[in-house]
Amino acid sequence: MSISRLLEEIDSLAAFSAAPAPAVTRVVFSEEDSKARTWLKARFEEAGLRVRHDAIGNTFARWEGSDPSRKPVATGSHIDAIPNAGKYDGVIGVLGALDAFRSLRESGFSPKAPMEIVLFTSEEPTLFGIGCLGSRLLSGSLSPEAAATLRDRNGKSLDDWRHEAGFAGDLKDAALPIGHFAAFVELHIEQGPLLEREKLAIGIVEKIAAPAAWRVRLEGEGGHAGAVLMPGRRDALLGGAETALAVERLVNTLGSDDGVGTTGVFHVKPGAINSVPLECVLEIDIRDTDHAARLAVEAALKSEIQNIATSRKLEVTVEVINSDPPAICDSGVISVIEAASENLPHRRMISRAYHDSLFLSRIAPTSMIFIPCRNGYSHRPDEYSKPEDIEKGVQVLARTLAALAGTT
Ligand code: HGY
Ligand code: MN
Ligand code: MN
Repeated sequence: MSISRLLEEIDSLAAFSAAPAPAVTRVVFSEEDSKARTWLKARFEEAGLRVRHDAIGNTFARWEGSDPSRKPVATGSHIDAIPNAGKYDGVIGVLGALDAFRSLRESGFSPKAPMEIVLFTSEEPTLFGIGCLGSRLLSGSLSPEAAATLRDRNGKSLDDWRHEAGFAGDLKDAALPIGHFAAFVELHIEQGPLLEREKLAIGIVEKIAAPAAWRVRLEGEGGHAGAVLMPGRRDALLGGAETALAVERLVNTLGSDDGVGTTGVFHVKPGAINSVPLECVLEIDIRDTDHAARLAVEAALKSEIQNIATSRKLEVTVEVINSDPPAICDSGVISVIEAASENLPHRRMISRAYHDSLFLSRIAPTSMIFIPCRNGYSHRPDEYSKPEDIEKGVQVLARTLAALAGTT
């Protein structure tokens, strides 16, 4: 494999961004995303892969095997990036897979089972508020009917966005049956500090934390900041502030040690210094590897929000965008990755971030290969993985895929 070619490709892909380097902003179906997809398709075809996409833009780059009766071994990840992100999240799993395919082919390997790189659409929740949109549809975890109701912040529909991006067809055709893939393995940066801290080269994921995403809207009365006296106020922002603090408190008291809660979006209307907030909208991200613990947090939060709204005389709507179980990775695939990592310091671990693997695990034996990232930073422009760590991750992926696909 040629790590310099891969590093150049990571930089080329990073240039398709709505933000200046070193930040990367590449929201799904944006102009940057479309240009990046076109560039990537050309790289796949250059490598001799047959490329197709489904109705939501999940893209499949296929290396035919000598035994077409065998189910494809799949790998891949995403290339959409949240605003002001880094250039490795997701990209390592797509370009690293391409490099693994190329190095296998250059070594004379010929697979028995077909092998596919999958680029999943909209792993990030940026546009529609829900993460892993493409892999949810592909795995049957989100119905086409529910997907068709998705709207962005301005009310534009998923269908309008995907049609404009060139992805037509019926969303119901995106679903693949259980057993369609022989296995799925995703290479990804850890997005945490553990591997670097323990000086390990490879993490092998045995469990992926379960995410829940809520949108809470609180509405009060608003009014002139000077004229509306304190006793009569119905201040929506203060209800939102109490809600955000309740998220922190409930996760700390009811969540497991892996439980996390974040109010990452907090919009206030009208948003003027001399106007009592009329409305606030919060988007809340709650995760835990312990599903029961996260459900307990959600149940407690629901009643707390109701109490806050009642005591402050606010109108409230709670929308549960998604509330998913954790993924248990496949012991067989984990063993194959461990064998492929035998010459490198490695360990089994959990993934605190969610990934498309969270949903692929519902239809295929799945696990993930993590590589270290500096200080565990991710979703920020200084996200960074060392070339030698990327190279080791790609080598382990190549060995894993070859073992799973079998040699002709
Ligand atoms: O939020 C996540 O865990 C992923 O990076 N989208
Ligand atoms: Mn991400
Ligand atoms: Mn990711």
